[in-house]
Amino acid sequence: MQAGRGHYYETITGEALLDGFSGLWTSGLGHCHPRIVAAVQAQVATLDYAIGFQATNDKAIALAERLAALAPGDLDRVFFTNSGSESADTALKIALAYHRARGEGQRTRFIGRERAYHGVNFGGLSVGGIGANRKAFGACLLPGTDHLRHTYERSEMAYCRGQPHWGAHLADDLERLVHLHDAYGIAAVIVEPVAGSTGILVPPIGYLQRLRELCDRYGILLIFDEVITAFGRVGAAFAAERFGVLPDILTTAKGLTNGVIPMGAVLVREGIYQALMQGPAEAVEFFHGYTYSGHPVAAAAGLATLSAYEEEGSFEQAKALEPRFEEALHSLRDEPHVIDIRNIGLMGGVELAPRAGEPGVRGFDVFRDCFEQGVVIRNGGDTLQFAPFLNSNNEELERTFDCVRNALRRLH
Ligand code: PXG
Ligand code: PLP
Repeated sequence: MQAGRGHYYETITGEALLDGFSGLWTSGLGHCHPRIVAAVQAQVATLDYAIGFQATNDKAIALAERLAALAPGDLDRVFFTNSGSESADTALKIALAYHRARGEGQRTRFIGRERAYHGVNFGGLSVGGIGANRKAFGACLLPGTDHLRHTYERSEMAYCRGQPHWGAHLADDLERLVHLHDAYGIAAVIVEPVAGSTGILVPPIGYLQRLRELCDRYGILLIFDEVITAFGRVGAAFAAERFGVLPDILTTAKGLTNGVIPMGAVLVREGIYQALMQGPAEAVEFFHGYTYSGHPVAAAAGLATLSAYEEEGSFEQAKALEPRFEEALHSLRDEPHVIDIRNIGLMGGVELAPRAGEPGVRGFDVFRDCFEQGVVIRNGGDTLQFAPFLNSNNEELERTFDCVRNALRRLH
């Protein structure tokens, strides 16, 4: 690509492409949003960088306040990072430090979930559950991690629209791990409220509530990785809000700045912050920080993005678009090779039967065919993934799914 505007890219050979994936889940407001562009241009000429150790800047403070006001419950304290991967590792380190500060330093174990993606750094990789991602690094992953089973069971939930009715009991897997490892050794459980990268695995009704109850019962922190699900993707500011479950720590990135400048944020509940911040003024209470934490230009992009979401009613737009997106997505049900369709909010997955002996090839072929037709979708193996803009229109949805339909019909 060499340019982007609104819902379209321009390729390096000058053709227009409809973006059917909002960047990489990043750009719900569309590309080169004028308000964000202007904010970044002004900021870079005003304060390009400011030391973030023992000091901060006006934009980082304002953005932290805006995020705290937007977040549910007492998720009121914010730690800035530069990506979702850094947010995941930061969240895990906060969990360890929190337990140690409270005299429970033996809580060092992390529980992730199969088919989870928490980025590429060692912490996130260790709690992640994608075999192929971990394979090369398996010998050096964090010790003391374990995984809940994933929540997908095709025989019970194929073609389900929204949350499956079956599967709340899968959260009881945590209790099994508690008995195996001893609850007093577990620091935190981390899950994506909706697993994104591995093909839109929607939480069964009651599943997240059950995880919350079990974490409370055993003194385990619950971390929601909302790198994809935050900022309108599920028709609310956060998936925590949509599902009515309050985590102890919530990680974000991507939509925080509409993808314009790399930035992530980790939100923590007030009690965690207070437990850690007990030192004298000159002491460092939490030994963690990035050179670019709270970068003023990124924070300015974040502020402009949150203002745009609010003024344009983006989360409501997304919620209103969800039924039409669901309809368009499920219209592929009877097309060749389709074996399941899953969706919630503006996240959609269409799973194809793999071609014998060639897993992933069919998915990639559809991606390429759509690209040639002028529409960008994404394939994760043989699962096609869709992430329209929060303000996409009917014609764009129709065009996207028409391209997919064409591709499926000529595919072998
Ligand atoms: N957590 C989650 C839940 C993510 O989806 C990350 C952490 C890592 O964020 P960074 O900014 O370090 O990449 C992600 C990233 C896909 C796809 O195809 C998804 C992501 C990245 C690349 C591809 O769905 N999500
Ligand atoms: N490596 C070296 C030698 C450094 O001095 C630093 C930060 O000062 C880092 C890595 C970490 O870089 P960042 O803070 O941008 O993540």
